[in-house]
Amino acid sequence: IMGDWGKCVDFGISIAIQARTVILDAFKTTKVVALKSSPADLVTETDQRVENLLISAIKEKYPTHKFIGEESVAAGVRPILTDSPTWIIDPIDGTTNFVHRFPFVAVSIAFVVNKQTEFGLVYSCMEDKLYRAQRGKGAFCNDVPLCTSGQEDITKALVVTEIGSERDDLSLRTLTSNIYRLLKIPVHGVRTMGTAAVDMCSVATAGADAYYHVGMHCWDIAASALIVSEAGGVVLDVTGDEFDLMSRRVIAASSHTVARRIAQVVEAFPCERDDGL
Ligand code: LIP
Repeated sequence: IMGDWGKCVDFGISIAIQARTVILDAFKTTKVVALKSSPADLVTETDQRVENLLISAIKEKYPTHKFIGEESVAAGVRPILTDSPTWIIDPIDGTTNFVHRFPFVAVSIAFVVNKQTEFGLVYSCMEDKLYRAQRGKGAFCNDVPLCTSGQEDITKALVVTEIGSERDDLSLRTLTSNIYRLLKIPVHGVRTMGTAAVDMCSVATAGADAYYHVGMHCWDIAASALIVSEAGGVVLDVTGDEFDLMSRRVIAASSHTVARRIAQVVEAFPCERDDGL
């Protein structure tokens, strides 16, 4: 029996709206920036403030629910996904954009039960686009139903990816040679918006035909993976195997054909799983 998490969805939307207000207020100010895993992995006080706001609001409403939040993990909390209802939160996806005022930043909230995502919300703040999907109930952007392009031909595909914050040689070589091989197929183009969550939603809207990424974390894509599949897309591991939320590798595409073609050319550099397993 499918749990009815409709009330949680409504609550999630209400706190995503509050989070956006905080992000909009801070967007134009000068930020104090700290570093995390690399000189290009940034965090600001607003990331932490928004995550605290979201988690404390959810805790008050649903005291038994669990959390995996980007900044809590950065502060040392271990991200283990159990069967308990769990909120997976990225308070600001696109922190580098936020710091530079490049206008793509999103709040990403996913709700997972028995390791299955029940709903996902991505609020692209500057565009004022609220993407949402509930398992089995379709995907929407500001209440308009979403459908992927259905594109089957990789040579006609617009592909989105992320450059990420890795700056070591192996990661950079793999990352650039992946882009090289895709362009050589040739695809129509490669784009990057600076937020994995919004990138993936662009596949759901048919604005792009595919997205792939190695190195992002579960909080970047948990919500948007459901949004893509509910919009009729395909979500896989970059190996071509089944998607694994904690593996830090993803392909989201308009069709199996395009997803598998991308899996053939994209190589993964090693990165530790989010759950450390
Ligand atoms: C970032 C992503 C960005 C990606 C980075 C990082 P943050 O998340 O959304 O698209 O390239 O690997 O994960 O730190 O801004 O939430």
